[in-house]
Amino acid sequence: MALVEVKVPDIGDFDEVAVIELLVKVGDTVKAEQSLITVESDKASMEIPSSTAGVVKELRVALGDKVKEGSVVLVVEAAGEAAAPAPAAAPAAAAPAPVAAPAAVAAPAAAPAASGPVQVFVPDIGDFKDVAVIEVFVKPGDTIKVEQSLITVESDKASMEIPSSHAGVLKELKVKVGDTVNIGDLLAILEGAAGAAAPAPAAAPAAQAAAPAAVAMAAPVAAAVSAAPAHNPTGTPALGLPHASPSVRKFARELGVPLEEVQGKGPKGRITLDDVQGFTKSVMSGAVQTAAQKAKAPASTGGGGSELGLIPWPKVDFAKFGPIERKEMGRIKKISGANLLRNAVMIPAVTNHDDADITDLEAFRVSTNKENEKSGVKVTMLAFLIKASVAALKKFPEFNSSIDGDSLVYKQYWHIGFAADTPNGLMVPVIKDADKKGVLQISQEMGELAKKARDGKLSPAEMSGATFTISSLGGIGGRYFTPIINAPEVAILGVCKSNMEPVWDGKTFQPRLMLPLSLTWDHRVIDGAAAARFNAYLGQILGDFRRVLL
Ligand code: CAO
Repeated sequence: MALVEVKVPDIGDFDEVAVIELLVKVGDTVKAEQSLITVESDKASMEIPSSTAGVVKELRVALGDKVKEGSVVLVVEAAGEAAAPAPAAAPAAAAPAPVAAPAAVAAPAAAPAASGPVQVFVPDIGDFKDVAVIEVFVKPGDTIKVEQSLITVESDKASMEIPSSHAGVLKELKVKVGDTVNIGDLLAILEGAAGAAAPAPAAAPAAQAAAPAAVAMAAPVAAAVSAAPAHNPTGTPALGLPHASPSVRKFARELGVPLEEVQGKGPKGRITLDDVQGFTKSVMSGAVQTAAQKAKAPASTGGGGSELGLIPWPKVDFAKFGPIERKEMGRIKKISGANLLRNAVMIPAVTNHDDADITDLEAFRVSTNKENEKSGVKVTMLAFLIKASVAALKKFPEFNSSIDGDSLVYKQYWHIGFAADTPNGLMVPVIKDADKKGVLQISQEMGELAKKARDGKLSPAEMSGATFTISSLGGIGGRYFTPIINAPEVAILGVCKSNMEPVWDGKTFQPRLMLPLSLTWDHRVIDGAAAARFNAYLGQILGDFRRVLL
């Protein structure tokens, strides 16, 4: 059995292309024409086939290596005599420079150089027949430059961009995604065209040079490369084409996997076969949702709610009933909306309402602020609430915990988030280590964080790590409400506007300033009795703040 070196065949103009995928390993049995590696330039990717059948004895290339025509890819122990006469083994001889004519691209029908309608044809794409159009980059009305990529075509071995032979305004595009094309097919009609990319030599069909099977692949790639040196001069980033080899793309298409949503873990973020399989598994297990699935889910008000077995969201033509204005929701609203929805749907939440007597505390706050007038720091009710909450969280530690699988994580730190209303939507800055700070310092930090929130300048760090959240509408009004827990926290305190109320002291009604408290809690972690005790304790502290010291 002979050992045969399998070399990179004639790959046209490509010089030093990177190996981005190894499709076989030592010990594998390969067939003649089986793809061995994938190489890639910035214009095209292609798979290099084996010139012979046999068992792989040695791999001579590694990921990231640069190869060119004649580079040895691997050594195969040939299966039989018949397989050996590898057309690609003699790359130089095989293909009389299919790419030599650099303008292989230009339209087979000579294009007029003067302005006026000009037809753009599919250039010489070598041995490839009936290649599928997988992407269209342009639309009627676009101004096209010479050699700007118009479409991408793909066979099962290579993908390539087809450039325009002329400049002008695209009047008509004759192909669409899914069509199959061949050399000479009419691709587009341009108007006001300004001369061909390259003069006539193009007409000389470089394809004739196309060679035996192993080399065939080279020709189209060569065509693409020589044809489109400027690639996509409009600068459209990678034209939205996910970074994957043609075979991976084909595999993804067969499975219906949206490649643009797959995170590539290959070199330079390239999407590999494993990535597509991993993505498919994650979707099937429910760990990941595709964008299409998300669009159907009730994450936005327009969603369908199909996963929950809900009837679809009502679709109403509001304009039928009166004038309307449609405005896209802001980014923060969309993000917080999705979070709120998840938290509302996934947490079995219950809200307890209670009142705290803050008559003395408010008097103390007002007098403190009078004394501190010159310091510029205003002590706020919310700062007292933060401090009082920390005391209650310490007494009832499950309120400061989080669910993690089958465990409860009890946090030994007390970071308190507070909801801040901003022009862009609701934000929750966090007072870190509130247990170690005094009410004055908390007031000051809150003021700074609330300002940053309103100015849209909060950093992610300033919004993370909360163990409990307070949402205060006290400055605005209202009586009670049911705040939504900020997962993975397990409780949230809602506070409304205090009111002077008659409170029975056993003998008479006394005017007392009562603060409405609404505590929402996760019933998986907390039960109703604990919640009632938490609220009662909070009320006691707010009623007599000296208890914080106990
Ligand atoms: N009862 C009565 N009055 C109250 C009060 C209460 N519980 N809490 C605050 N006030 C009064 C204050 O005394 C102050 O009045 P003066 O201007 O007369 O002194 C005024 O309301 C403003 O209060 P403040 O300066 O102390 O601010 P705050 O601490 O109440 O609020 C902040 C700060 C950032 C929380 C607030 O600006 C905010 O954004 N609140 C909205 C939060 C929200 O949207 N929550 C809902 C989330 S769920 O959708």
